[in-house]
Amino acid sequence: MSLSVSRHLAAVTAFAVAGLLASTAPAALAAPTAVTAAPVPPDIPLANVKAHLTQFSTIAAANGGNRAHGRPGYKASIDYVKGKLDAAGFTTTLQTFTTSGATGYNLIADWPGGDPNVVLMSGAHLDSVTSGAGINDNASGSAAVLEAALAVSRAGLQPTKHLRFGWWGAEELGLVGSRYYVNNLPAAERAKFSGYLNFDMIGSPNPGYFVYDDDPTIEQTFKNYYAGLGVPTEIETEGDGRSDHAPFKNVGIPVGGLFSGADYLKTAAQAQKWGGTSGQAFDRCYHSACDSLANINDTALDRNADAIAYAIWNLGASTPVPPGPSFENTADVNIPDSPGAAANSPVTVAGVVGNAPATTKVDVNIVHTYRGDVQLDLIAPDGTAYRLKNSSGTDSADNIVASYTVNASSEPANGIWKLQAKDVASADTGYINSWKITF
Ligand code: DTR
Ligand code: CA
Ligand code: ZN
Ligand code: ZN
Repeated sequence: MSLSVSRHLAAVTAFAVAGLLASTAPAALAAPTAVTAAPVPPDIPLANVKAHLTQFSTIAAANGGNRAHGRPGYKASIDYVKGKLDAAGFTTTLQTFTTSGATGYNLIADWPGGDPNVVLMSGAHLDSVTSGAGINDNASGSAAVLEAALAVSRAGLQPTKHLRFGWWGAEELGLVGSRYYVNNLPAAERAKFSGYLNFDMIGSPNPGYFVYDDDPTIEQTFKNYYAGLGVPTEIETEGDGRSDHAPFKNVGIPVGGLFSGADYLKTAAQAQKWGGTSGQAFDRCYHSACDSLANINDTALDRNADAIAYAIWNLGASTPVPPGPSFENTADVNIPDSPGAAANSPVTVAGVVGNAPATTKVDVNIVHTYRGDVQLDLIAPDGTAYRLKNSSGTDSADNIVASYTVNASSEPANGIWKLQAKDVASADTGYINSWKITF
């Protein structure tokens, strides 16, 4: 009987004894406690989001064809959003700044209630470039964040955290508005932020589904939402520093967000999983006059708007973010003593959409009489090796019971993954007792 089984039995025995002891003691009849379920996020009506887009389009048409910083169309956009939020019970603040010789505006809206010392903020830049109405870039994000805020009001949501929303000015001039906001946040205020969620271009006509790979919890929240839809996502790689999450990230605030693509071309593989047209930009009208109401993919806008609500309801309610799916092999696999071959313990992963996350977790249980002998690698289905543990001539303790996290976001999740254990020093021996991979 291997050591781990006897230890395992001991653990089970201890638990059983405890259970018996508990059941013999007379248990007081405790009053049933109310269990507050996590509030269920609402569906965000696409029609409502598109009605805001229509308003922004009308505003641009009535103001020289754009909603750019320093132009009347931008201030008219701010006034529209502010009016909706004031009517819905938000506490709004208009923050002004000057750049490129013109007054810029940030609109900040606080939903009354929640822990004032724990702030979850969602935001989008409201300005367009001068060449057009900026409906995808970024009326799409602005409208979806606005409608999510209005949904909070409609629900009378009372989240654990304090919810804040922001619409940024002069993003197209270099993240000027969001930078101004963060730079003017006292350190004590910055410390209250549990996260900032950014939404810039979320309705691209040839859409991709990209999730920012910054804060793991925020990233997992969005991935869980899309996994529920069965829609694969990819890590957003274009944008580090290219939108309004950057100033927040630069001061250490956890950030995340969604993106449907700009001027990069959709690959054949992406078209295979998402539909649309390969070899064509995600948004052919990026920063162009044709970024109009016709430049929106309704499915992407709808899904992303719902994802925003999902994130606000879950992250705002401090709902524990469930880990992704996991797969385990509990068969004992002998590790040949040095200089023998490496031992491999496989798991077959199936039914997981998309790639493994940047925070792929590997739990390992190895029985060995000198763990320093053992070198561990995670082998992806395509053979890529991710080093988990190096050998060590000084680590003479028994057994390896540990968790490792690797960034396997370039690997499709489905396929055969292996834990590879190699004994690199003779005389001590052992075996893989079990291991588990969690996405
Ligand atoms: N800079 C944004 C568009 C943009 C380009 N790449 C990314 C990545 C992530 C978010 C946004 C963007 C703009 O033109 O507004
Ligand atoms: Ca919806
Ligand atoms: Zn832009
Ligand atoms: Zn943008």
